[in-house]
Amino acid sequence: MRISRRRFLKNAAIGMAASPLTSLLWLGSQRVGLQNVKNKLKVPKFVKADGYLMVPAPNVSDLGGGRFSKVWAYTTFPGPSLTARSGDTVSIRLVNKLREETITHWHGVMVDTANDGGPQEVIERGEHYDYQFPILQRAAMNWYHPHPHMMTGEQVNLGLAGAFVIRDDEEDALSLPSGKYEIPLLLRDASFDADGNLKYVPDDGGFFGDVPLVNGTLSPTMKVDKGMYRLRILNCANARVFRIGLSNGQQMVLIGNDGGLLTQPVGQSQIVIGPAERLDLLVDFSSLAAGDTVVLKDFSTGWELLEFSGSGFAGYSYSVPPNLSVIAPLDGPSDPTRVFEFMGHNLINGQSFDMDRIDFSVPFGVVERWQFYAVSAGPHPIHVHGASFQVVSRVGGRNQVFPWERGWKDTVLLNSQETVDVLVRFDNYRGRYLLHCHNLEHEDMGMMSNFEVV
Ligand SMILES: [Cu+2]
Repeated sequence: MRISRRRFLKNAAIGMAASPLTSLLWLGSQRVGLQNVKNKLKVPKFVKADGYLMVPAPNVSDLGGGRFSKVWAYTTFPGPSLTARSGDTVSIRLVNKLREETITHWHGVMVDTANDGGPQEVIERGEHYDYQFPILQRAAMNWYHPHPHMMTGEQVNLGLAGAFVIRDDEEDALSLPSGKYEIPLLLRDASFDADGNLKYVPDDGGFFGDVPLVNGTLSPTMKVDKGMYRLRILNCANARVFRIGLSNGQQMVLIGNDGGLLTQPVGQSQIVIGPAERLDLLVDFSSLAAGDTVVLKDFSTGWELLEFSGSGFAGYSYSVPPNLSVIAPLDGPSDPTRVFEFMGHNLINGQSFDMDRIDFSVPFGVVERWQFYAVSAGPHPIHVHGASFQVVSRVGGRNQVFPWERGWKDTVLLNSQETVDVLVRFDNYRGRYLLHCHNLEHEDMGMMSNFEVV
């Protein structure tokens, strides 16, 4: 361990010192009561992943209404939405301009060990890391974030995260809403110091912030035309589970999740999304009159996440097709191949993470049934590197597999007292990968395991 738990907590508690400029702007806007004003939603730009120069560094960001905060950013907060197509080869250079080590992980993107951005691959300030990998998988919204051991929670919380969108011909053929009608929405929570800078206050149970942020915007609002929108949602909060839905009870049409399109669309009025999970939603605003509003809410807290305000203009008219894709169910064993018990805030099967220890080996190309179980300290969003999986059962607790957990997943929410079985086949690469809890404080404290595909 290169950094002690004591130093991890101390660093985090210090947070970031305020600059006179940002403090002035922040306090000024609070004085004029801007905290009650809606701010125009920022939409991270789509940028081609191939050739992207990724430079995580301290920065400032306008969270809305001229309220500048100190953040850590991949250029912008959140980072740009990187795009690539199935079959592309992507080259990205990471240059570390933070004051500490980092590495970038491509969450949900199927890459080999050297490109996976695990904690073994960290680079120091001033160093660079060159990634190059082919895009092997179907269209999906993945994402990127730092993955250094014991500092992931801090780095993500201070602003380092962005979407990684893969496109393919199958998805193109559906003519889904695109351009200004396709909106990535990165949901998280945040806390601030007196000067309005992002403040990371870790806790064994996870970081829980005071307010929501959507695409790095406080109290966001977005003008919508009368038509269909594709909302591509990522929960990039450290630990918070959202239960999202529209304030008027209107159904959202769920068309995809972590690993891309579902087989069929399904209407949902509320959907639970844990840390690191993604949702692909179609929302029809064709009956929203000019000036009328509807709000995307978190029904767990009652938070208003994002206001949609009708423009009155004609938008993209779209009828959702009855079939979206074909997903062959994995054919696997009915008894668990392996059982993983997530214990307390930091243990998997009684062990905490050791960078140099490989905990188990998995045969390449074989379907295994992995069973995740938690007695307490949940929810634990369980994430597997190196392959997508299919959720086959949940016993205890909520006792069902939800529509948004069908298809291909790379992260599944495990509440206390739940047993979740997934089928998984590692058929991309042999090599070392990670299984871990994506509550980032749990992860940083060691709820993570190395395994090897052989
Ligand atoms: Cu956990």
